[in-house]
Parts: sequence; structure tokens; C-alpha cells
Amino acid sequence: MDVNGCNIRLRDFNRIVFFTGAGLSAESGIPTYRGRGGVWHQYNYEEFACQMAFDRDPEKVWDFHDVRRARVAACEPNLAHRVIAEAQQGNPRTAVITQNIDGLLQRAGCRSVVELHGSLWRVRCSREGIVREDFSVPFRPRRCSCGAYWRPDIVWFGDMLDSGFLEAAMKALSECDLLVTIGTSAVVYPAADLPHYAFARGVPSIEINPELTIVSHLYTYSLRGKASETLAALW
Ligand code: BV8
Repeated sequence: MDVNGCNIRLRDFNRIVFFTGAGLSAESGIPTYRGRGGVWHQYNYEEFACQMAFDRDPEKVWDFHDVRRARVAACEPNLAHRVIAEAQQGNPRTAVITQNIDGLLQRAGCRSVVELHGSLWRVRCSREGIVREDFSVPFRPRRCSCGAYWRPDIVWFGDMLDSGFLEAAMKALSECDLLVTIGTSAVVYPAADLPHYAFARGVPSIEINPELTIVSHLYTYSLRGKASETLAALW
């Protein structure tokens, strides 16, 4: 089926990389960051979502993240998450890389998701560094048994990304036969650098976004459309 001039069928590829941003979850009701109603338009990340804010007032940061946990917990994976999960179940060499922290890809059935920016559903002791999954809403208790606060295991601005995740993403992009980028404004680094590993190899690449981005011209196909309908049409 031809989608805006793109006659690629995802099923014809063996090593797809899905690289996703907040736009993937928009149709699930989760706000993006920079578009209309975006998270960073409503909240100043320097007050609610960075290490300095957490050191200054962990309770205020946890109040903000409890609001987000409740909001995400009330949302469901959409058709786009489900298509990605179906593609990965049909071909385990499919790689799923996300900047999202909502866990919806995993709830749709994806495995081994590379969560470049961490997860709302993981916390780590700010003293001992131990990490654990936690789905409680609101998150309680906020302190570890050692007495220190648990910290959301999220990569905030100024935080280094997990080198293992970055390496896994670069490896997948160095081996893929198709890159499908969905719902990212491509302005946050180093994640925004990753698609260039595929561009440099000349493999076909598809961008799915209702809006043009600063990198749309680098994709083989830059499709103006929403994640669910566009991805389903390519599947
Ligand atoms: C780092 C965490 C090394 C989760 C986020 C000065 C000081 C410190 C660092 C920097 C600095 N200057 C630059 C940097 C680097 C900085 C950066 O890149 N800043 C940018 C803004 C210039 N990066 C970092 O700090 C990273 N760490 O570099 O460490 C270092 C350390 C110290 C000093 C220097 C370097 C860490 C980056 C991670 C930040 N964490 N959030 C949370 O709290 O929620 S940022 C946030 O941006 C989210 O993680 C998000 O995933 C990410 C990317 O955003 P998108 O997913 O693209 O979302 P966005 O809203 O932007 O776009 C959505 C798109 O979807 C739109 O295009 C829209 O059109 C589209 N869309 C809408 N609806 C749909 C749709 N698409 C399809 N279907 C739809 N229905």
C-alpha cells in the first residue's frame, strides 16, 4: 500500500529499528514535551525534573512525578505501540529504542526496549544506587530503608545517559535494514544523533510525524501523519 508516496511494507524487512519519541504516545492521551499542551510548557524542568530540583526539594519533585505516574497509569497503549510489538514478536531481530519513559511499549508486549531516558516505573536509591521497578501510584514510601530518598530512575537534563543503552542503540542502528522514527522533534541530544548511524549507511529510513522536523530532509520518506494510522498502513 502506498502511504504518502512510500511503498515500503514493514513486513519485507528483517532488522527494523523503531526509534520513538513522545509523539508515539500522544494518541494514548500522554502529553508530548514541546508541542501544544507540552509538559515543558506547563512545568519548568529546572523546578520539577532535574537533579538540582531533586536535591533542593525531593518532595516537590516526587509530587510532580506522582501526577505523571497517575496520568500514564490511566492511559493505554495505542495501535502504534501494538504494531511495533507485533513486528518485534514476528521478528526478534527488531530493535525498539525509545526516549519515552511511560512504559507503554512494554505494556503493548515489546521486549528489550532500550529506554534511553529511563522510566517513570523505575526508582533508584539516591544513596545506595540500587534500582528497582515500582508501579505504585502514588509512589510510596518515598524513602529507602537506608533513610535516603528514592529518586525517579529518569535521565533528566544534565544527566549522562546509560552508556550500555547508548551502545545497544548504536549497534542496532549500525545493523538495521530499515529505520522507522516515530514522533520525535529530534532536538534532544545525544538521542537525536542516533538516526545518523543509519543515514550514514544509506539504509531506507522513514519518519512519521504530523509536522516537519529539522531532520525530515534526511529521511528516505518523511510522512506527515499520526503514528497509529501511518504505522498500521505500513504494516
Ligand atoms: C546529556 C526526561 C551529557 C523524561 C528529558 C546544557 C546543559 C546540560 C545539557 C545540555 C545543555 N545544552 C544541551 C544539552 C544537552 C541536553 C539537550 O539535548 N538539550 C536540548 C534541549 C538542547 N541533553 C541532555 O542534557 C542529556 N544529557 O547530554 O548529558 C551532558 C551533561 C551535562 C552537560 C552537557 C552534556 C539528557 C537528555 C534527556 C533529557 N530528559 N526528559 C522526563 O522528564 O519526562 S527531555 C525530553 O525530550 C523527553 O525525554 C523526550 O523523550 C525527549 C525528546 O522529546 P520528544 O520525544 O521528541 O518529544 P517532543 O515533545 O519534543 O516532540 C514530540 C513530537 O511528536 C513532535 O515532533 C510532534 O510533532 C510529534 N507528534 C505529536 N503527535 C503525534 C506526533 N507524532 C506522531 N503521531 C502523533 N499522534
